[in-house]
Amino acid sequence: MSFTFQINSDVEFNHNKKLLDKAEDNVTELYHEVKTPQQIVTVEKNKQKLDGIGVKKIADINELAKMSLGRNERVILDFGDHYVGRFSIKARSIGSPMDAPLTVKLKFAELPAELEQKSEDYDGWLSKSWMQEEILHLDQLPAIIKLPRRYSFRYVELSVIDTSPKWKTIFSEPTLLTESSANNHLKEFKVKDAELKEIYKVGLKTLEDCMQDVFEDGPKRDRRLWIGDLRLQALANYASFKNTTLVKRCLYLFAAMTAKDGRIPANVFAGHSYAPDDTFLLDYSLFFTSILDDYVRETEDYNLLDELFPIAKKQMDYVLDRFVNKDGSINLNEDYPVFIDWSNDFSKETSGIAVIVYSLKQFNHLLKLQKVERSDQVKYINNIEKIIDYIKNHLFDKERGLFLSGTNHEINIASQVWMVLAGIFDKKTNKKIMQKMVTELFPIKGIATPYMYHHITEALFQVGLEEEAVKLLKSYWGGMIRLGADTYWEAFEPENPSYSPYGSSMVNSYCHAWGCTPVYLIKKYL
Ligand code: RAM
Repeated sequence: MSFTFQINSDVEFNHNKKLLDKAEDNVTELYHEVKTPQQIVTVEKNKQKLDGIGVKKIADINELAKMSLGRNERVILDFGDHYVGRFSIKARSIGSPMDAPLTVKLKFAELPAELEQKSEDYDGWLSKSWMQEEILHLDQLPAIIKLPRRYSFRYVELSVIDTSPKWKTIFSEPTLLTESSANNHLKEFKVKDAELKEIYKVGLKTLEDCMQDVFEDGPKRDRRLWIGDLRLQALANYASFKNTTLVKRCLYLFAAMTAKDGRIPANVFAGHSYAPDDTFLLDYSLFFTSILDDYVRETEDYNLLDELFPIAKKQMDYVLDRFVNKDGSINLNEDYPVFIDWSNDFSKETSGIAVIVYSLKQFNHLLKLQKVERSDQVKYINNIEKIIDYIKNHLFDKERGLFLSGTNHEINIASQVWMVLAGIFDKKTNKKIMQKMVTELFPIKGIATPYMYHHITEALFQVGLEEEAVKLLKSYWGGMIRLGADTYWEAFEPENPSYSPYGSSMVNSYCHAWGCTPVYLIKKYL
């Protein structure tokens, strides 16, 4: 079961005006700060960093205004940390009068590795337009170059394509106006361990830079609201910035734009107009319920629950009525795939079934809060009982003490983790399962995202295997830091660090929301 591009242009969607207006009412303020670059750098080979590329300082930033640049000369500005915002810089000419335009290319990079990539070589399956670069022609200097797009970066490369033999250009006053809806995170941090402190800090920065007008998945790409990312961002946000209004806005957006048959799309666009994407992932759709339940637990906002419960119910009914058989078995299918992780190297059936139980449990919690008649709860309680019975009797290998997945009875990490998170067995048995997983299936291989690594780490913490969980925090998220991360990445497969789900890492996002969860994990479990 895998997730590829979906084109479902025949699906009809609701555009519930009342709920969209509520989303508008909950727009949160964007905060800005002015930042200037710290130094001028050049790229250099560095085996320790991603793709073997690092940077080294070549000049103080105040040298910039003294550098005259002509054809094929370039300069790289280093802002010292990752930021999201709008960039501007002054350019003037020096020498004879300007007898030709200035042509300059600006390239924005989250990591040094991107500075060495050439967009003309891109052959991935996602749009090339995500690459953060612009070519400008300036007919008259002096001028202020002010780019209309918002960028996500630490480095800016200015490459002069040409001036003329008679004159050169000088750049000065590079400025970045940051943008984020994150403000005032909780300052207290109890954990003493310096490595964990750093891992937390980078997580917080990741979250901050992804908090925009909605919780974006990545400010470089896709710059939109995905449910899978939102669920984890919301949890990390409760542990830090506590911007519950932003979560509420995002819940309204999904609720307002469901398919007519009740399915909640995997992501929505929220630029100058609101639109649902015609992509559906079963686990993501169900996580709407999960996010709503987490939100209500955090805020006790029962009004929002009253408003959005029918949306969650319609989605849950869609899944229960179509996929669950009388004996509690569940037939997943490719038309409504589960995501779980970008890797397609393992069977996702059992983990997908576990997500159904996981969200059904949260749904039942909301049902109780709704004080729904007992007779209306029966359907959901019965479903949970029969699904769990089926799982225990058919998907759990009692001798091996591990869950099986798919027709080949594959034993993989994702199944164990999601079944533990779904609470199929009691804590003691869950702990045994996790211990077996660590002994038999570690070191982890073939898992490509911080998203799945998050769930592994959380499952370990939940059963009390703190030492193993911390080890993973340090090796996985710490591993990204050692490779040069200022913010966590969308995809990271430690045994293959340059992995991309898109056929080219040029469009990978290196500040990606679902990487931010050390903020939540460290706050909750340590
Ligand atoms: C990526 C997105 C997002 C994720 C989906 C499934 O394309 O960036 O983070 O939720 O995959």
